Amino acid sequence: MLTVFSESHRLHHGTELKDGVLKPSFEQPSRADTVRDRVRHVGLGEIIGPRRFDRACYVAAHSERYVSFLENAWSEWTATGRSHDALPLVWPVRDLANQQVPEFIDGKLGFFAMDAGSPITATTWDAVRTSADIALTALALIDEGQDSAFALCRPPGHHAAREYMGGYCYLNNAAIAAQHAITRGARRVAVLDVDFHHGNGTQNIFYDRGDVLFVSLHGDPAVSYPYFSGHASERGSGAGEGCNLNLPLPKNTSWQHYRQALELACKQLRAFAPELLVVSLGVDTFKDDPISHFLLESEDFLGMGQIIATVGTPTLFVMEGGYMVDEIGINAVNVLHGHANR
Ligand code: Q9C
Ligand code: ZN
Repeated sequence: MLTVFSESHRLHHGTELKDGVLKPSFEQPSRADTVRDRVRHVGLGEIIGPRRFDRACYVAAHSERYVSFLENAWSEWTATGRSHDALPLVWPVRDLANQQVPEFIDGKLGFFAMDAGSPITATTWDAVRTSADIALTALALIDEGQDSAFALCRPPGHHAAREYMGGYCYLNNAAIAAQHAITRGARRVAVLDVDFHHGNGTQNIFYDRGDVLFVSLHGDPAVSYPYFSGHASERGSGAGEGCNLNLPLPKNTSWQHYRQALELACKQLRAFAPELLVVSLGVDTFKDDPISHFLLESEDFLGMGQIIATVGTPTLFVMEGGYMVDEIGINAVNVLHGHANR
């Protein structure tokens, strides 16, 4: 399996407010480097750099004004004399949800964000657009005849919705690739999200679409981030009714129960008969992940790859979360190995 990777991910490293203290984000550069090292160590296949894609590819999954916000946020922030990470501190909740975009950057940050988990620095945009280009390049490899490919994206993408960032995500790499496949003529594309956290951004982008099936296994939103989406009752709307499947799982879910939910997910994916499967591959379901609470062991990720292979379509793996850096490479590459050795 080919891997697409770029050193440009290092251009992004930000801060995070954790338990009331500002610290380096859990979403740190060593994550992607550790996965790249593991891909090399086991000889998964060649590692290649991304091609450049047009901005229109991002705007096909996001709004024009949101992409412009991401491109310009840093210069607008520094123009007002600030030099540390740009972070939102006010949000348009319920009764304050006026749809008018504020002019001042502090207002824009809240308007285009779901939380304070996606800091913007001077070089964040370069890393963000390259991450999306990595997913689009891996998709191109599948178009060109590969039966699977690994987009080693960083920063991750699945919390980024059509018009907001959050949860370490800016552009939704998996959704941009899925949409590009549709734009290029695919009739049905499925996205399977195995990150510990609900892929609220991907759900948001495709919620009313009948041509994209979104299936997500994640921590129950009653007790897990992002708290406000991921319930089983969210099934899609309009033409997309029935094309959104959430499988929330309780705290301390182990492989024995996780695999049953994954088998059910794959059964639904096969019934949809997609031309392409995009996997949002987060490995924060690992037992030692510092911000999650499932109990998967490293060898379980091999089984995960084998079960995903039963969908039987060309498969694009897109890296999402996973914060136990010591094991992130082993766990992510185990999924790819399990898939390849089906
Ligand atoms: N105690 C991804 O895995 N912080 N994002 C949650 C919970 C945000 C995770 C804090 C977690 C975002 C791509
Ligand atoms: Zn996650």
